[in-house]
Amino acid sequence: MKTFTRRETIGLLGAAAGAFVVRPAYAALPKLAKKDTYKVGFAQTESNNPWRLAQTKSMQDEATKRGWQLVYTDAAGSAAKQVADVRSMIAQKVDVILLAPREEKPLIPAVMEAKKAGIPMFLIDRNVDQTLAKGGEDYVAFIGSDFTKEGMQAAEVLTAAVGGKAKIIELQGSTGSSPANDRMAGFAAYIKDHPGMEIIASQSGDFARDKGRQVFETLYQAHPEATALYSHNDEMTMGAIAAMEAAGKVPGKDLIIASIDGTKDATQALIDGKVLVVVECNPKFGPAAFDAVVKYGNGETLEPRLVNTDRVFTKDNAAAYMPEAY
Ligand code: GYE
Repeated sequence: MKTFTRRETIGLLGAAAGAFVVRPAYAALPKLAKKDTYKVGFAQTESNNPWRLAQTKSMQDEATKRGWQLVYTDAAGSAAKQVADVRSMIAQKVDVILLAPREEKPLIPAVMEAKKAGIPMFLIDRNVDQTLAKGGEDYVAFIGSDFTKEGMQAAEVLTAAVGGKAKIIELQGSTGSSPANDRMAGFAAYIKDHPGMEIIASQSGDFARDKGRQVFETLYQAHPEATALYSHNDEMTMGAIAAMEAAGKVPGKDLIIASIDGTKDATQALIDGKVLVVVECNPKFGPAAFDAVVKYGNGETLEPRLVNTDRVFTKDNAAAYMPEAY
């Protein structure tokens, strides 16, 4: 029989206790009564790209499937409107709120007001500033991707393909949003150890196709020596590809492209050799979000971060993925 050292024994007891002890802040979160169907508020950020539309559809499909009522709002790209949208959901006394916070800081009041009103909230796909509000304390949990890892994976594939040498233009997502912050940080952390990988210009294209096109055009005119593009989402990538082609350049040859999401257009661009890599960010949140609500209503203790697993798409697996693309 194995005998345990004192340190091991303390560790084992701690782990066993940890499995059963519910943290006090978690216990103080608004409760959700166990019901057969719920009235769920879903506060979307905007509807200007295929990722958003796929996410909304996934939520609506899941609500229909379960016979739940979905109260849907679209903030149309305005964090201020999104705060107002959450307030109206609180006034309508929804059972639970699913919020995709457009930016990290401006949505903090919405999180705190839901908590104060006794309505449990889940953050889906984007996060808020973790120094101002926390999962398992101010909201129940965050459900979404590991954006830092996405940025690192994009950097890893790009670095290998260009032999560790590139002059990179970066198109950032919406300023102040968690995916933009973390995708920037993850990419930077990876290339830090590869001195030949140099970001020569970096600016926000607001996660939008036409903005991405305009910003890329301006940056590329100022930096014609660029050899690569790192774009925080596929819509901006498609905009940048249009700008490259308008300038007589060949995407995939003159500029090597790394992108994130997994839209149909970007998947086709992988197949066509225009894009090197698309790191997946899955928008189909309905099943995971609604399952989490059910578990919370059943009194289960949820982890503060429920992280989706994302795949990496290249020319090799793009065609196989295409039927799932949106
Ligand atoms: O990559 C982008 C969308 O928040 C993870 O937002 C999401 C990002 C996604 O507009 O296309």
